[in-house]
Amino acid sequence: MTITLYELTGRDAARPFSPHCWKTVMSLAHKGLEFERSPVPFTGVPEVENRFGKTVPVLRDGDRVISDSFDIALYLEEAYPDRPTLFAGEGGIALSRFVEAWTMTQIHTTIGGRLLLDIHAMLEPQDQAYFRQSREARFGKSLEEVVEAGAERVREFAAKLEPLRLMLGRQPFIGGEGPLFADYIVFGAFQWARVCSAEQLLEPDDPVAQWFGRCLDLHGGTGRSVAAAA
Ligand SMILES: N[C@@H](CCC(=O)N[C@@H](CS)C(=O)NCC(=O)O)C(=O)O
Repeated sequence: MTITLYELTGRDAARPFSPHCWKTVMSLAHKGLEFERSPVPFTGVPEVENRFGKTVPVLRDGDRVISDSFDIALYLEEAYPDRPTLFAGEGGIALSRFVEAWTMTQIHTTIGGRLLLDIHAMLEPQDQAYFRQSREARFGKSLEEVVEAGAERVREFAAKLEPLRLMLGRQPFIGGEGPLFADYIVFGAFQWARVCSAEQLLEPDDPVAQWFGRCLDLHGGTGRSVAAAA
């Protein structure tokens, strides 16, 4: 049975950048599942699977269609229990919700705004128009103003990661000795930045940068299959 992942892309379908879609790519790779990637531009998202939802990732597995990266991970865990676990049990699911909330509020808010113009530059003209209009309405400012204001936040970014850094002093992954979905939640955010922008967020010897490097190497270098922005 074919598994299809509907994934956000810009002009270059070979450079997927969505943080949430990357969580699903890593979840599928973790489970060792073959899948086809179906590229979707911003303006195509509402049409996916007969208007299934408002966002991607969307996954079709046989008759099942699921959206939301966390729900997809839960589905994969239930549907493929004999493959490597993404959560290591109920406690892992609950703790991953914390990691998702922490990542959205502490990482996405810091780097997301900074990436807006880089993302805009990666899109086709009709998607650029949608992206500018929707994001400027969301932020109440021009893309240029949001990016400019993000410079200070990026300078303070490394300090925000101290809880992650302290934890990585004890264990190589958020999941412990090996990665779990929680790692892919945080990975998605850093991969978003890596694919969209050449701006250096962390010093190379930062334990968080080293953890990210280990994540890029996972599953045959799935994350490295897309080169960093130059
Ligand atoms: N909670 C969702 C968020 C998904 C999401 O925000 N996806 C973005 C792409 S990164 C999207 O589809 N945006 C459509 C739009 O902005 O119109 C998940 O984890 O999958």
